[in-house]
Amino acid sequence: MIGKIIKIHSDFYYVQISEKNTIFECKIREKLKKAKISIFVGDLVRIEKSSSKESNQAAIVEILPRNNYLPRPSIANVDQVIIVAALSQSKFDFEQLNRYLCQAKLYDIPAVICINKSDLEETLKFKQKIMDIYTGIGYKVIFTSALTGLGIDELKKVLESKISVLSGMSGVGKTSLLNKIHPDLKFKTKEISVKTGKGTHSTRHVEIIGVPIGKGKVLQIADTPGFSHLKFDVVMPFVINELFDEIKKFSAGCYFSDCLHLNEEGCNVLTNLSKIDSTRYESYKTFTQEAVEYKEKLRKEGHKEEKSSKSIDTGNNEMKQFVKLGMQARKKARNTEKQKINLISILDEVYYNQED
Ligand SMILES: Nc1nc2c(ncn2[C@@H]2O[C@H](COP(=O)(O)OP(=O)(O)OP(=O)(O)O)[C@@H](O)[C@H]2O)c(=O)[nH]1
Ligand SMILES: [Mg+2]
Ligand SMILES: [Zn+2]
Repeated sequence: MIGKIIKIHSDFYYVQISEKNTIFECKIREKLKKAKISIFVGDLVRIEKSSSKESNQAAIVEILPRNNYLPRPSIANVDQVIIVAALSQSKFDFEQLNRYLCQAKLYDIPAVICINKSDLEETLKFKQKIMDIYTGIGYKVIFTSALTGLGIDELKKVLESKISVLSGMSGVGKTSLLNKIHPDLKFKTKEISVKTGKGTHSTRHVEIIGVPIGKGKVLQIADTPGFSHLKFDVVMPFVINELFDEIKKFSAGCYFSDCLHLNEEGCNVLTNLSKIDSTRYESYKTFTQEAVEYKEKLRKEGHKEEKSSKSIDTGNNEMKQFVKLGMQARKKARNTEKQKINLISILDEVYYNQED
């Protein structure tokens, strides 16, 4: 049987077989485990039922090729990511939003921006500013409120007949939006603790939910836990240019082909800086800096790795492997588009496995 992983809890994988609408609780076959393939919610898998007829237990024996995936939040085979941010003029986090946008671009997944908590008092001018920046670079922007229902119909339209994932910082209202989309859903949202004044409950796992939206239609959407440590420390600096269309547009005119558009002479991006939104360029600089630091780290550790390549028992084999693969990937990456993609995926795969 072929099914889709809709939830992962420690060692258990919950696989939905769509025709039967049944969910099997699965473990992974030992053989697959040994192959050390990362498995995501959203992955299509082949399962084999255990011998007892009644049981809803099965084993995952094969992972089918995936169309795409996002490492953070980790999910596979989605049509789009809905990046949720909370409207707050005083502390609207442009950088975080840009991180999520770039991440989606890096993995080639279409993104829609959802500015939630739009019931909070904000000036129209500020909303317009957000609208201008992001529609100006080709994104759809929706203003919503899980409290008043503002924009929920528009959001539903965007979600219709697609597999989407809600992504964004903790507390922006992802789960609240989901509960609002379909009133029968009553997922736990972040409650504010009286004692600490901080949020207590929030989403802990990635989970795909089928939401009926009338006329027999069901949309699939994944709720995810918010996190804030999305850093561009797994890509080479030149890749960041690829993630900002409005910067890339000018980069062909730079004097140096490896220009990072920071302070180089003859930089066409700097010449045209007045045409680029300043919050976007600030984010570009920050992400490039992170990538430069990463490159430097690889270089240093790669050097160490060469020196210690003969010693077997370093006590840090995983890191060695990481660096080795990183160096191989770097060698592979020259200048063509395809090679760039290679570089990203190899580095990321290694990085991802490191973390989990
Ligand atoms: N004013 C206002 N508050 C909202 C809105 N949406 C959510 N909230 C509140 O914001 C808090 C966080 O909401 P959640 O839905 O738990 O946020 P989340 O993005 O799912 O958070 P994580 O699961 O931790 O990633 C809750 O106290 C909600 O009541 C909104 O549109 N307006
Ligand atoms: Mg949540
Ligand atoms: Zn430049």
